[in-house]
Amino acid sequence: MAIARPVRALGLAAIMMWCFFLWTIFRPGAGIKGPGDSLANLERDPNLDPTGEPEGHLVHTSDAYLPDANPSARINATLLALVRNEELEGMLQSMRDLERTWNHKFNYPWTFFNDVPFTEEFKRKTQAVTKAKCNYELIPKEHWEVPSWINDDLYKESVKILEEHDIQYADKISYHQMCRWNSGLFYKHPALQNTQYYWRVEPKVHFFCDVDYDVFRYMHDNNKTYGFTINLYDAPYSVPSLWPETIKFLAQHSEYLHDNNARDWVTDKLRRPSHNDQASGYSTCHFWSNFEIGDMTFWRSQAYEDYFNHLDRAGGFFYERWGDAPVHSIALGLFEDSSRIHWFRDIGYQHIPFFNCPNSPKCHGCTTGRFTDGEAWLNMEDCRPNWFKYVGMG
Ligand SMILES: Nc1nc2c(ncn2[C@@H]2O[C@H](COP(=O)(O)OP(=O)(O)O)[C@@H](O)[C@H]2O)c(=O)[nH]1
Ligand SMILES: [Mg+2]
Repeated sequence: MAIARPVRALGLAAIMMWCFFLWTIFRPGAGIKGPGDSLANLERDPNLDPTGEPEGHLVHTSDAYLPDANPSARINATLLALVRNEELEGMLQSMRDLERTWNHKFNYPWTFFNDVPFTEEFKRKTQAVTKAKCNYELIPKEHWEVPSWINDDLYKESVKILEEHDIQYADKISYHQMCRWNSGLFYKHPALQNTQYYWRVEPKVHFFCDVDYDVFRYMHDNNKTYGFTINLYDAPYSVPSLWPETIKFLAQHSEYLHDNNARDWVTDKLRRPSHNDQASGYSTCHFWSNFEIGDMTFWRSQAYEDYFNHLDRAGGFFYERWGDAPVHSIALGLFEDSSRIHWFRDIGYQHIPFFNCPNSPKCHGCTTGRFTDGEAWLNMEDCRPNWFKYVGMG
């Protein structure tokens, strides 16, 4: 018996609606509502999810943040940059970005460090792009010089091996000095004696998103030690003995291991086994430290002091090219409560060639780093999937 055409059309529409209903329930990524929910698929970039301000106690701007407010709502914190006079233009560009997106609302001071005195031009032009106070500090010689126990011949021989492995800046001694200073000395500068929190800024970086809360207060009020934006794999041959030295240190100081550590992230072998092999057991995952928002109490702790001294004596800042990023990251991953490490997913940031690009109407011009939905992350260097897997998105 033939079915009337209108009845057939109705039946077809009902079937299509039923299929659509099933698809909305079972499609990949269904139920994802916001930060954290994308853990269902670690290979899906959570920056695709709409991003707002973090959960927790937030303090927004007010008159108490005006440059000369007294008393002021600012806490003991500074924006911090190690920079050369020749990098003035790049520094101004980074400052303009951060002032526009954040600091003009909060007016935290800037502190600039250099191994030679800053020029008058550097001081005048940097102070001109902010209403906040700028401080210009010379690094003491004993913090910058190559330590007495580093053998020059051995250093030169080691550079050859590093160069065979294409390790960038291997022969640039100042790069090694910079990594050592950023690892274990910056927070010992007398100018920071009374400062607890810092936000590290490099020349030529970009900030894309309006951030409307006091990030230092966020760190303080939510009990955070360290904040990052980008999390990457490192060049394994820049750190071949960093993990073996760390193991030696741990054998003497197991008491420093935190119960809620991120050791699995530090030692993961599943996602990139070759890196783990070449770095002798270290995943090479690290927080990219050209962006750091941190509480210096951690660096000033006995655990970190002992760890840094152990590494410094081992010589790898010169005989290899240990960066401050892997050194800071391993220490945080082992000695700190991992719930005190925060991914600032809402701070749009770029240091060439990598981005942190949140999906937010508060961000402008930050699209290059974002990948299309469903696509595996193009960026093989990205280590966030491991961080999310072992620690989460807090
Ligand atoms: N004053 C000073 N700053 C340095 C020196 N070497 C590096 N820096 C700073 O240290 C940071 C990292 O150096 P950079 O060349 O950007 O290294 P990259 O980001 O690893 O390519 C930047 O803020 C530089 O301005 C140095 O010899 N003297
Ligand atoms: Mg740089």
